[in-house]
Amino acid sequence: MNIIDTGAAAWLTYLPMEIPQGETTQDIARSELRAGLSSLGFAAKVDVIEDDKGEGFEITQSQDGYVIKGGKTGVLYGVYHFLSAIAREESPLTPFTAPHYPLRMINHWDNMDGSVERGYAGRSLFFKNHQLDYDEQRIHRYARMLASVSINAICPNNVNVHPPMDLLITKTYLPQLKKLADILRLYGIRLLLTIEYSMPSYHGAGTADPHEKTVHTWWEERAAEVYRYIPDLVGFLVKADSEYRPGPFTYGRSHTQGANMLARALAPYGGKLFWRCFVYNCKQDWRDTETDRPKAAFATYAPLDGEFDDNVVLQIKNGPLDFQVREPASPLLYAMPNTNKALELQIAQEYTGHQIDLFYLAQLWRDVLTQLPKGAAQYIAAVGNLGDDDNWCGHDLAQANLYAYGRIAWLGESHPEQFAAEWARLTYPQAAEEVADILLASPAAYEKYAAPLGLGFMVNPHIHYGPSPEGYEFSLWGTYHRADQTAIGVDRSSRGTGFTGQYPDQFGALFDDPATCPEKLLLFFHRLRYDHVMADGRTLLQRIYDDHFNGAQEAEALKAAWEQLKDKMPERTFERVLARFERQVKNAREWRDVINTYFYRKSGISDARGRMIYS
Ligand code: GCV
Repeated sequence: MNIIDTGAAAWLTYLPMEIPQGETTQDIARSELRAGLSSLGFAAKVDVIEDDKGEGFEITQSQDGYVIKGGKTGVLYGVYHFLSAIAREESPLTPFTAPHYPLRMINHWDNMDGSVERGYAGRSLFFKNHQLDYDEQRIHRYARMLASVSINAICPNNVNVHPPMDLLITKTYLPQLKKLADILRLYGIRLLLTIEYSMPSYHGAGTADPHEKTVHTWWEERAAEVYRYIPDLVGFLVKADSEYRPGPFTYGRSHTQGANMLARALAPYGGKLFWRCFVYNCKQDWRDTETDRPKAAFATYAPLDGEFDDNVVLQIKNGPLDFQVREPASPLLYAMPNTNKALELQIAQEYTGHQIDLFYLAQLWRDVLTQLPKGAAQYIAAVGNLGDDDNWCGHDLAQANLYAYGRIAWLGESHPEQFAAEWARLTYPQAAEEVADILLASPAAYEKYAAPLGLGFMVNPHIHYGPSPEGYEFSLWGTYHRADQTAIGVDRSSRGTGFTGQYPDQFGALFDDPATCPEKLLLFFHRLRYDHVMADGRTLLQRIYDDHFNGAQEAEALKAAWEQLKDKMPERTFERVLARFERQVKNAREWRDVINTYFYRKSGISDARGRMIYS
């Protein structure tokens, strides 16, 4: 196989495709070091010393070379750090470093028929024909790739649990899952599993009501069996009372009752319960202007602070809506000081271009993390962007998002320029600066042509790719922009739905006033007339028109920048990525013309610069 040309090596160009050998994480670390040094042609002596520092490591100089010193998994991370630095021609020396988040997770939304919900990179890496059925070599390479950026837990199965996925926690599948866990463990990666909340009701207990002792016993027995096979399982991940999934509300019980019951079944084994907070009314009547979906999670959970057991972790999406291109940080992430929280990000590009359009996510994540206090979440998870495509992510450049996520999970901060430079130096050393520039320019282009000023959901319903200004306007999902002939947006200020009141005072006050609200979020928080004058003197509508014309041009510029790299890229890589940029340019034009025409037809106001809008 021509490694570089398929994208299969990802950023691990300093390692051969052959998988490492060994029975323990330390064996793998030594095997990777040997293989990496030889493939880099690096002659200095490198010693590996194990200590009791867990995942932390340091790299120092010795008389005749280097010493990588770290705990059980720390030495593996140290080896990858060392090889990556040498490959980038930087100093590998580092003072002691340890991860910011103790659990750094990928959530796959894979189904057992092999499909991937919101997957844009082929089929599942784990499941086929309702079986756990994977290519072992590929799982080693997947695990090595994740470990190289310190990811230490994965959930292979979808939060929407479709049969027979519920049976993963039974003897039917546990022996196969154990084998998967055994491979991943070599790389310091632990498993987490999603469960079907109502399973006791049809699998022996007759009900799933968390009030019933029989249901407690049922879960205790399940947990005992699962931990017999996988003693280091992180725990369960649950989507309950969300988008038609059953949950405690189904039985008239509270989320503390439901979550604590499951957490207590896991507690004897040190397990944790990750409880997703994506709870809102998905059957809203669009005529109802009182209900405001972004308020839902805070309203449901904030009053429950302090009532969850210690091993319950509330998993909260970064924004209050749903992974839109531009959202404020979820107000729930500022609240609940007495509750454990995990921040949930989405690497899969559901609303950000389906890994057809390029969208480097590190800036979006930086904007989230810099809004939040450092300790806002104790754990981090992200919906994965991986599938069985040769290049893992569909778009070769989308690998940069997985890389950046791992770096963020280690550091607790996002440094988009640094991560783009590192990734590009490793992956395309012959054109690193140009590729990093392309990545860094990509989110602004997409945001301009797809999502004006914090408005979301103007996408084609269900698939979430391409423009449809009223695709969600008269639906049940609670995601309305309410455009008419003079104005657009939902007033979420204290004069409207009161959503801004869910934030700590200093943020709430800032968001509440259109004059101080960050411009990029203006239409997330406010309803404004098209002739509202923006800070730079343009009207709101002119700004929308301009952004769409500019965004489409910027998409063309991304493609042109890539075309400049023809002689610097392996041929198939170049062609594969070029084909994506061609689709992106087409999509961007479609967005530009559909959205601009929509507003022109609504408002009757022409573009001040007389550019083409279809009447
Ligand atoms: C897994 C959005 C997505 C769904 C996803 C859901 C969730 O609504 O469109 O595909 O379901 O979020 O996060 O649970």
